[in-house]
Amino acid sequence: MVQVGIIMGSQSDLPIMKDAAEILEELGVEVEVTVVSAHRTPERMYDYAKSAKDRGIKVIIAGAGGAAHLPGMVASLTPLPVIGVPVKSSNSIDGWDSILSILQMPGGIPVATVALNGAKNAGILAASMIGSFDETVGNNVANYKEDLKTKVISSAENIESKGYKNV
Ligand code: RP5
Repeated sequence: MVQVGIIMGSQSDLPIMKDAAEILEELGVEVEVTVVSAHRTPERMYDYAKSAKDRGIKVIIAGAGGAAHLPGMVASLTPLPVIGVPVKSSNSIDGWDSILSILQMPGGIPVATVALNGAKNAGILAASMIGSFDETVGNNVANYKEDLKTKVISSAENIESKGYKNV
């Protein structure tokens, strides 16, 4: 059953947003991926946000660039947690426009905002949310973090044993 909805303002966001889908699938979470534009398809955005919970979605990840209203508008329409991914798009000045549009939400309508182009972290965060009530996914997230630790320790040992100039 699909548990995470990944939406983006344009197909041009997909090269960034696919990272969320890939890590979620790796962590054992089924996703759906589509384009929903706040500005170009506002009715579609409304229908998506309003129907997501009843369709069994638990978390929505929304990515957009420039004047990035999609995550905040979706959050205003659903009780589900919404994770926002600021995308450095072709119409973005330098990424800050998207970051601030998604981050600076008014009181009462939070969007959990990740770093610029941080779709992978959005996926991990969504999996952590699912993992708080789904033991299998929770264990997958714990194992993923344990793997990260092992990799860092092994790189530290590699540098220490060879000397930093020989790595
Ligand atoms: C935003 O405008 C989209 O999320 C995308 O990041 C950006 C540019 O869209 P395109 O002109 O490439 O379709 O709404």
